[in-house]
Amino acid sequence: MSDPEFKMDDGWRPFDPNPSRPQFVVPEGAVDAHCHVFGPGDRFPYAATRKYTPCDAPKEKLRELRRHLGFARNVIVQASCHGTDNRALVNALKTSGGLERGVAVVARDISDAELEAMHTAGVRAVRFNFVKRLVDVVPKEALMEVAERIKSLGWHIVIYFEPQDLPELYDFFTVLPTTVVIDHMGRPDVTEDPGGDEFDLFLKLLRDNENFWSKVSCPDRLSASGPPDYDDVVPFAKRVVETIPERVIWGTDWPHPNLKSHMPDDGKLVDLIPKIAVTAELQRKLLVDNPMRLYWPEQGEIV
Ligand code: 0GY
Repeated sequence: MSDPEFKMDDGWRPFDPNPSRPQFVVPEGAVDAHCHVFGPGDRFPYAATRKYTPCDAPKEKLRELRRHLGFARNVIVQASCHGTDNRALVNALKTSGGLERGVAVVARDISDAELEAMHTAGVRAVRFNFVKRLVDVVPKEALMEVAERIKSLGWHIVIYFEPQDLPELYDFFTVLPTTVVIDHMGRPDVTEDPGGDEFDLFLKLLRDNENFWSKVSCPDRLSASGPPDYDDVVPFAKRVVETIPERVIWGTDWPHPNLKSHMPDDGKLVDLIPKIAVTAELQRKLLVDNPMRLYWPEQGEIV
């Protein structure tokens, strides 16, 4: 029996139980590099500090989706509803046969032994979330302390922010001491010009700092024109792919937390990939070479 405390918020949509099979065939070894596992809440309780209660989205369902879409591996990102309790994430990684890697959220007082145990399980990064509707502010000194500690494990940092906050955060970001991966292209306002000032600042961050990567993900979250084509997001994503082809990765964002307007068909999200990465070479970098280099470097060059 589920704990009623962990009942999905009213007005929330669960993930699509029957996504279409994509027409675009992803290259062999493709990585879905941004997705989540949620709960189940009765086994892995959601955090008391959470700003939303999602639908349960357990690892078994994620793996079904991976097979259905034709992907080989997943990178699971700790979402705010689980706070700094990474047990659901770590449980997934440990039972994945090496096919899942993780991005954790940790507090500054985490012990070295806990970090090492997470590394053994498959965690390779921490996430710093600056989206105010999702998390309470964490002081920058605390984040920098975590950054220095995870650096020695060879981990990187994933950052999530909204574009209006980039000018204020820019200088802090550029002194982070590791590779930095930006979630969802810094969430551009896609009703603006992709050649405009706001997106230019984001592209400058990527161009001027070779340690910065971007996920070209979440058309469903960013689009004003809506499904299934999400046409307004395509020029933004294409521009990022063509600006830094060696430093982009892609993910479904399953099970799409906090989407109020609609629930995307994950198969259709995959069908957008050839519109944003328009050659087989770009697709291979985006889906295989780049995420493998970042999350499974020990596998070496994939031929
Ligand atoms: C995402 C996006 C969101 C949620 C979270 O940590 C989270 O709760 O990341 C969002 O609401 O924009 O990346 O899944």
